[in-house]
Amino acid sequence: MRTRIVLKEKNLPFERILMDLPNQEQKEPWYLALNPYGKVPLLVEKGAWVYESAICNEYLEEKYPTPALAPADPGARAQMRLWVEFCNSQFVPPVITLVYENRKPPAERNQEKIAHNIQRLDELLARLEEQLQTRDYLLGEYGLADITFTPFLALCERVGVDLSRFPRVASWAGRLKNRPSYEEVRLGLAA
Ligand SMILES: N[C@@H](CCC(=O)N[C@@H](CS)C(=O)NCC(=O)O)C(=O)O
Repeated sequence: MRTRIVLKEKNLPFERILMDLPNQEQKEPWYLALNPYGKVPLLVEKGAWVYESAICNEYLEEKYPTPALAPADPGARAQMRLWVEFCNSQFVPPVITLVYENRKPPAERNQEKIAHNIQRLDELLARLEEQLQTRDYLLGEYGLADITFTPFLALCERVGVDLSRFPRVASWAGRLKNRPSYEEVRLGLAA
């Protein structure tokens, strides 16, 4: 979703090829030769193939810089990468844990694990709330850092994390969800 959002924001045509994840097509040798992590997305373009959504998104930003989704200033660009890293290393793991727990029948859910991960997310959401006190987007302007969080903010709400306790985060999540690029990607309309 993150890379499709970037493609849509930049109005780039692309062909979407769905992998059969439940049947582990992403672990087949031909695919592992392209992405040794055996995960999606994989972005293939004449002259380049790239995996890991953060790297795909930076590749697209460098190759197709207009409209800009990253600040020009190297210091601000470093901040952007720090937020992307924060999302991937800190924010994503508890969200994914909650998604897996929520998929289990209620009687089999590990309530201690759920409480622990909700508590962890509260700490991370407080940090985002602070950053958004004086900005509408993480770095002021909408860009790759915000896009990295977008699908996971939507998932937070689906797994019972009440974002309204963090009003700046809640309104940021609303702005992100309201972008046409996200709506098209969510509905699967984006190629
Ligand atoms: N850090 C990677 C994570 C990619 C990832 O976890 N992709 C999931 C789908 S959203 C996947 O391919 N899962 C299948 C698997 O792990 O076998 C990225 O941002 O590209």
